[in-house]
Amino acid sequence: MTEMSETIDSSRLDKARGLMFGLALGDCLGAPFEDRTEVTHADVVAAENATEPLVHTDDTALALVLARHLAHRITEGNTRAGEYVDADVLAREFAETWEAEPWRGYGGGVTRSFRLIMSGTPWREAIRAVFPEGSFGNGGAMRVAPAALVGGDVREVVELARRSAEVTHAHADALHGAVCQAVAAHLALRLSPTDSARAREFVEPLREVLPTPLWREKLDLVVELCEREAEPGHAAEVLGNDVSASGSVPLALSSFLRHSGRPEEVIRFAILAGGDTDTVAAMAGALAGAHSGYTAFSPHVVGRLEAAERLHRCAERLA
Ligand code: F2R
Ligand code: MG
Ligand code: MG
Repeated sequence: MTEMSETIDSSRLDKARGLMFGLALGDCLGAPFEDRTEVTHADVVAAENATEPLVHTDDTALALVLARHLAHRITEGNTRAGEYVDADVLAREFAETWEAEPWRGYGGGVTRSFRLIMSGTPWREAIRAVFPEGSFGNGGAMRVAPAALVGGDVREVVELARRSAEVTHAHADALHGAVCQAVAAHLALRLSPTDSARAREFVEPLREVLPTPLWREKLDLVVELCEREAEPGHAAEVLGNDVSASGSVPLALSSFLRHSGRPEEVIRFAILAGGDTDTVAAMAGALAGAHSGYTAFSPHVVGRLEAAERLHRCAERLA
């Protein structure tokens, strides 16, 4: 615990830490199962109980970059949410982080964009050179949760989500995915840890910020699956579990709403649903941690995260 953490409201800090650690925990526990055809409950429990350090992937690496960027911009004296993201600088910071550790399991398209950015191509050109219609991958959504710690209201969170995602993801569905995940994290931060999230009420503000038939239909399905207490495999069949934003963000939301108040169950559900397990579990874990707080996670598991020190520092700065 640092001097700074002693001056911050303890429940706010616990939720900020919960958001950052939940994201990293979902990423690390889910990573070994990415694209495996079958994952059992015993596999996930064995991963939780192991003793090796938990190594993260691109999801946590880029979320840490965004968290550090936001903290730095605020410390520099920027006071409006619109100024918290400097797109040119953020694009460069993401690309530098990829270049330093390209082995962390980055998407194929974003890898090509980062290579172009590092060779001097402006980010707007680089991302359109790879996918002219923009990437619809879930990369903007997987890293966006820290934006919820600094956006004061839904409008600000939406703006931050879009500005942080668009430097790599220009497709409308990737931006909708980032908005959905960031606003869900904002709502989870505001929900008392002693109340469980009610699916139907929780998604209402999300419907307001996702005005397309595809996303509204996905939100309806999320509510229906939660109310029917669907199993992870069925939720994945209905909502999708792939690397696209529209095929993964709703499943993460569904994992959270199905088990809100029990963060480790939320992450297990996301992993048992299969497919893009690190990313769905990272997004679900961020929501669960934002709701329940850091202290709701097992000290054994969070203590194994390789980035634990950096996660604590970022949470303290953003809280
Ligand atoms: N990429 C992975 N996992 C597989 C490789 C890891 C493996 N362990 C290894 O390296 O050995 N995981 C990570 O990628 C996802 C986030 O991806 P992001 O940042 O959105 O990247 P990208 O490249 O923009 O999109 C991902 C893929 O989606 C398809 N795609 C996207 N837009 C498309 C378009 N307009 N047209 C056609 N295809 C499009 C492409 O296949 C992209 O490669 C997370 O799962 C993260 O964990
Ligand atoms: Mg990953
Ligand atoms: Mg992934």
